[in-house]
Amino acid sequence: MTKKAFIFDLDGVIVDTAKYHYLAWQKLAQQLGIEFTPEHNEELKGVSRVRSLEIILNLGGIQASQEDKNKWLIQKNEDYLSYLVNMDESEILPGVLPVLNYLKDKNQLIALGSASKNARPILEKTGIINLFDAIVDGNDVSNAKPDPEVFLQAARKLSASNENSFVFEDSVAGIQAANIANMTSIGIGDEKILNEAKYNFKDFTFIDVSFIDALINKN
Ligand code: B16
Ligand code: MG
Repeated sequence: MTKKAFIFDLDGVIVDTAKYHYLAWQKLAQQLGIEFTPEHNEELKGVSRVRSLEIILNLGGIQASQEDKNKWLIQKNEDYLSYLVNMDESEILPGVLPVLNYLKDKNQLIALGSASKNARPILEKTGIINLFDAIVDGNDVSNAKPDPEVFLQAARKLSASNENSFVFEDSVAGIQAANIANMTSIGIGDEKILNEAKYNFKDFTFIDVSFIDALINKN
């Protein structure tokens, strides 16, 4: 049986860093006098840092110089990184490790497909970097989700076809990217928000072995 490719998004899927991104963007938005709600934040999930700033500035109708934008991007990232200083394996979301370990036991292929430029240090801090056969992150791609580039690169690195690739995602942009790539999209989070996903689970504790086995055995 051909090995399948299981591609995991990072923020909001493997670790709960989405909340730290939100806090850091909210702080910047407040500083700029822009109202930024959890609903607005959904649009930022899976989206690159640069694009996220553009979305926030658009919300506030703010035109800014490149110099100011660069300054705010650095500030946001430093603020975000300050939340990660003490990060360890306890930040891995419930149910994720059992699924990763099961896939390893079954000799399947595992990749990371994240928009984050901070992905590698996060995988190192949480002690799971060695479980990944391939890593594609924000440093490797030029087109942000919903462009499928990140997942296409991951599948290519694993020598897997798109049809044999399964993507776990918590963002609307990421689900769209997986669908555009002709991969199977699996939404992790609110199914009303992720309604374009082929399958939905509130979190990994709702994914049972029979679901994973069905993907592994898919023709
Ligand atoms: P960074 P993912 C994405 O990661 C986040 O969802 C998104 O909110 C963030 O802006 C983006 O990474 C860039 O992250 O600032 O660390 O480079 O969900 O694709 O793993
Ligand atoms: Mg995400």
